[in-house]
Amino acid sequence: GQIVRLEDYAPSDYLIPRTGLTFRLGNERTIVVAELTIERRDGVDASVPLVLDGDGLELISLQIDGEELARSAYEASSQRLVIHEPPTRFTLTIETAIAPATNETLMGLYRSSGVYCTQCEAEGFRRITYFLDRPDILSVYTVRIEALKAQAPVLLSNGDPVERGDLDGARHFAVWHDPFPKPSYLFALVAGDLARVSDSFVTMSGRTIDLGIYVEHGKEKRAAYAMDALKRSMRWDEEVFGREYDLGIFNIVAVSDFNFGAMENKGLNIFNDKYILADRETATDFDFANIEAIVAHEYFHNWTGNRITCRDWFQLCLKEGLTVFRDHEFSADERERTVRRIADVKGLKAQQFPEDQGPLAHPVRPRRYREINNFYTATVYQKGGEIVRMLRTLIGPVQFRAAMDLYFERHDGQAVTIEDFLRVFEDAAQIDLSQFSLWYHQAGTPHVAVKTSYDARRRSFSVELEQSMPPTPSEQRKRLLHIPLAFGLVGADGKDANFTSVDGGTVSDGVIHLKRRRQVFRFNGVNQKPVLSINRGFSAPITITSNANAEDRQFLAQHDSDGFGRWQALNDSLLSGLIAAARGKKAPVTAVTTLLGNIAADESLQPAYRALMLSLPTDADIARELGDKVNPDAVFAAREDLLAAIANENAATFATLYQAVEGGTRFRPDAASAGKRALRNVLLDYLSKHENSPQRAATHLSAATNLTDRFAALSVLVHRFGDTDEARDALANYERQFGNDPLAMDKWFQVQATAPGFATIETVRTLMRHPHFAITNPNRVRALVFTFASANQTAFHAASGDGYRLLAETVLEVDPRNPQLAAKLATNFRSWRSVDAKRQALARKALMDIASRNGLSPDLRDIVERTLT
Ligand code: BAL
Ligand code: ZN
Repeated sequence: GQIVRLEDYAPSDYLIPRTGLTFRLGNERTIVVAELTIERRDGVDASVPLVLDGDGLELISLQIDGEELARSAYEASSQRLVIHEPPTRFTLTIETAIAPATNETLMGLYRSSGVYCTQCEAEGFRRITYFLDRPDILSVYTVRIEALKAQAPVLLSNGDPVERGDLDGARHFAVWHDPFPKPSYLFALVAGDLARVSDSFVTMSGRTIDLGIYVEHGKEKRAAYAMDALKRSMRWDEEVFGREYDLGIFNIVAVSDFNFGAMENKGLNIFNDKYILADRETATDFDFANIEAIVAHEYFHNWTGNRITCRDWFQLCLKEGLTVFRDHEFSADERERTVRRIADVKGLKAQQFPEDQGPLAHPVRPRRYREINNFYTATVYQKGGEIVRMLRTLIGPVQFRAAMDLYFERHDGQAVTIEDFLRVFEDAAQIDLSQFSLWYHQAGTPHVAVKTSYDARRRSFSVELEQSMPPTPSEQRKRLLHIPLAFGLVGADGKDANFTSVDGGTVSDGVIHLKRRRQVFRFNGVNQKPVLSINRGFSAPITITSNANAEDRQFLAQHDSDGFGRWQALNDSLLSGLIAAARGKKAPVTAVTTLLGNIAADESLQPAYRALMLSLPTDADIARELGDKVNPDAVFAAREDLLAAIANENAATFATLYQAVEGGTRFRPDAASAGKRALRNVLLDYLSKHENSPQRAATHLSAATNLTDRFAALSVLVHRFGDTDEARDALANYERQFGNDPLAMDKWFQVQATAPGFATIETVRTLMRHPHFAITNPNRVRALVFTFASANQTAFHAASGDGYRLLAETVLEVDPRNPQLAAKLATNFRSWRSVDAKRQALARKALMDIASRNGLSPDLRDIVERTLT
């Protein structure tokens, strides 16, 4: 692919204010008739041709204002339609043919389990018809769908239903009209035989909205949680952002073949069924939380993304970062705020940090791309969300809300940029964000080194901060950032100590504003030596090193009044011990093992919070902290040793607690119930390690009344006692019980793909031939192969290189069918330079094997080449 550059952006010469589409659906051949109202933009010369995007289209006929177009007046290929010297304003009628049944890319119009559906973001609409397929072309759509009545009783598109009726030949039709001008990437169509779960919502102004979730027949009950999440999202957006829904109907459709988690098409969200379908037998608590978050995320896009959209794809974070921030806040309000924040930060560190610290690093608002599909990344989404959070920290919640109100007022109906977004904050809060805006433009994770000292005589506490950022592929030299650091000076009693004044920089509302390379903040009037708790709530997405010692960290882990601060301090303590052990230095572990026993038994803490505190950093977390020359076997051993030490010291406490935390007879998916299950399940792992027996897990499994508990027990059995009959029986029983349910079977693939040790490579190969596995289905591939590569350090990085070979072979098998999925799979090579030299050579060879193939998709080639440079 060619490189697209931000600086080359120019408005389109032509506009399409109205779009009429007629679909005559057929599997082998679907006919699309587009009737486009086209206008030349004022001031554009009449000689400028109209150039429409296409992708794999077969042109049947072309008319301007009802007249067949002369062959000399246009040039058509499957990729482009050029019309020479068109009139100033005209109707262009384009008839094309497409083949949904053979479309395995899952972009454009395709079939999933017999259902016609679409995915157009980012550039899939051009696979449906020739169009100005760019987000700044806003058009009002009217869509007519014709299909066989028996095959597709349900016919859906964006907006409101206008008309429906019967046609000859056992066919019927429906017409939909969406009054809100929208970019083509938000177009959607669904046709098939689906069940509708119906409900309604009364908006803040008293309008009743018809809500529908379409699922496979027989799965209606599994949509109940998603429907509840949708209604809560609608209410929350009214209460927290003042945003009311704008159409009379809101539909969601769940499909089983989907590249994304879901898609925010106007009035017709299409979801990966994994993020809609849930009941206690087929979804874990983690799935329920994800469903809630993603239903909210897509719904929130109605305002942040749809009503106000992106000028071009460089601005992707404008809608994604902002909407991630909104869904994180929603989940924090609906569940337990500190617990959610810790979970989100763990996610950010696990997914975004390695991206930002490796060859695929890019700014949140990139300046160039070869393939936009490869920029739906943790950086754009999660770091993008963190930047919006920092904006709120900078100006406070009241001004933040005022700025968001101004954003909606000023830009409703427009396609805008990050600069427009930032200007709203500057205007509403009267601040200068020029330094802050660099967060959007520079890649890389900033580092802050912290040094503190206390002067008892002067009663002053000094905090010396120094920021740095290593170069990344996008920028060699980094400019200084404005880093907001929420903090507290924690006194011996655990309360934040007072101070009378600060020298050296701006400190306000519990936030230190670091703006220069090095700044020393001197807090005066501090009566006792405090311990610094810094970056509370992860106020900035950075890494920190400090001169705090082990006692300071353990003090904070016990006494910081900020729950996030406690978790962070504990996590730092655990990591420093694990790092030392992985490097072959014996680390003292007693203090922290005792601490974990106390935390586990502390009834004043929420069970969900205790479960998070007790969850050790993952192998990947430890590897990331080590940075280079990682030996995954040593990492694994260090973690297991620590786990054993904690389990052995606290066995009695853990066993009592395990009995006491109610298993729960009646399943409820709410956060409090889920928290109890999480605590009990983390204790199960410790106790099984201590007891060195599969017995407890086998009992846990047979008593399980839900997938969360079943999956936890199965994980212990397969990961710790894989050679036993208990483990084999558990897997066989699970397969018997859930063999007909693809989503439940994904868990079965996942648990086997994460079993530590190189033998899992062969297991994964065998499972890829299992009848329930399908290389064309992204959920199956992600459950088995992506999970293997991303969450199984000892197997993926096996010293033989077989793990790398397995990934490379799978990537090559997937690529001709589904380039986006292949490219995503290949990103698992991104940390290849951080492993030891021998493994690096093997990973490089696997990457080179991919790179040397002819005919790679542009998506995959882009990822592989950037990973190798
Ligand atoms: N826009 C793609 C899916 C999502 O971020 O909502
Ligand atoms: Zn989104």
